[in-house]
Amino acid sequence: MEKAVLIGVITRAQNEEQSKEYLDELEFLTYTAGGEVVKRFTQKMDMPNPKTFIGSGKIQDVERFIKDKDIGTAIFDDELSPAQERNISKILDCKVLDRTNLILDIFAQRAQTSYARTQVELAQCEYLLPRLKGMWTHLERQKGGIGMRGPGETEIETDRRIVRDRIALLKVKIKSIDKQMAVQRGNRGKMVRVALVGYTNVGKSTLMNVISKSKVFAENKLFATLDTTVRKVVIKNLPFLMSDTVGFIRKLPTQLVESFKSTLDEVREADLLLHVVDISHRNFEEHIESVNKILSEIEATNKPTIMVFNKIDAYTPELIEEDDLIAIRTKINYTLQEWKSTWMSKIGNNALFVSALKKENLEDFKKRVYDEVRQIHISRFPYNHFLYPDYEES
Ligand SMILES: Nc1nc2c(ncn2[C@@H]2O[C@H](COP(=O)(O)OP(=O)(O)OP(=O)(O)O)[C@@H](O)[C@H]2O)c(=O)[nH]1
Ligand SMILES: [Mg+2]
Repeated sequence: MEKAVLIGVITRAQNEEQSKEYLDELEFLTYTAGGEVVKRFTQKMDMPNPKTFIGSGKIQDVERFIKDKDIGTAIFDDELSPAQERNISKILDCKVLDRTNLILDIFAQRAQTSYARTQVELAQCEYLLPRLKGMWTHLERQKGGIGMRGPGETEIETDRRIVRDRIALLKVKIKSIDKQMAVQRGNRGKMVRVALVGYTNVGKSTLMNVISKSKVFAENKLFATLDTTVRKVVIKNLPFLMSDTVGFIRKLPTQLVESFKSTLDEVREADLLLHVVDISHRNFEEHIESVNKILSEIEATNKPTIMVFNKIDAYTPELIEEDDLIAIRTKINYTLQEWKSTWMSKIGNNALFVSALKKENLEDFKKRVYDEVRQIHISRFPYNHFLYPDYEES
């Protein structure tokens, strides 16, 4: 395990508690990427230092610790500018990564198919290109001229050309695979398509497996799934297609969203979204927001959506002692019942509470999905809905 330290800030935009939660997630990302977090550094500041992100005193603390403990990697929770990255690398004299690097790295490790690998590489190149430029802006600003025709300039030009050529090539490759995939999707005819979406690690693949009796890789790490799997599912008398795809995360690098656009076609073209939420996670409301944000980025909003609150078996509210008169009841003390009467009650029967692992309430889930799919089916084939009459299980 590669030893790493995490560095985050507490600002007006993110308070101490949020900062802690983000670092928890960053630690999980680090673990997923194959690293071990030895220590976290946080600093309160009005705004990040433009040169070194955190203050100069703090960065020296980090440097000392890294030297003492022989740490190879420093990971920042926020995206560093090229200049910051350069300055910090110089001071710390170790590998400096940010959240984007980490996510890209995990995606690179996880990419199984050549399609996924191509998409990840494209995202990496896109991430790299402006950074190559950043390294040499001091030369660029002077626009060549005497003394500027040194090897530096040609080197960067060569590097950039290589990266740009690579990007062009990758795009061509992706386009041709896209075509194949569009044909495949076309061949599936007019079957109703249901897509599982949600934050990473919420249990999408587990749910897919129990519903479709298939074997999609699921594990307690982030981004277990990168490619989209499509399965034919039959509930009662009604066949439809269900897809399981890559999970979302807060601050998903835009380059990744961009290059995964085609993987996400399955979501964009779906008739019904099942938005899976890990209700046992403290931050599940924020997760929902992140997912909705990405859905709007890929233009997949305004679709019929059922919210599936998963992992109810693992949900435990923080208890307040009965004789504790001071503690104020907050969301962390809500029982599941109380949650159901919050904003969740407004989405009515579009909120389902299940446990994919313990197979709780799966019958309700199937029934709800069946009703919805049937509705879509009937409106799509108004003349032959007799094919799918009401079905009573004896
Ligand atoms: N306690 C509990 N754990 C669950 C439940 N459903 C899934 N899990 C666990 O949550 C972890 C993540 O499950 P996955 O199905 O891989 O989640 P995913 O949403 O597909 O994740 P990514 O593909 O990484 O985005 C696994 O360790 C599952 O065993 C549940 O209902 N209850
Ligand atoms: Mg998965």
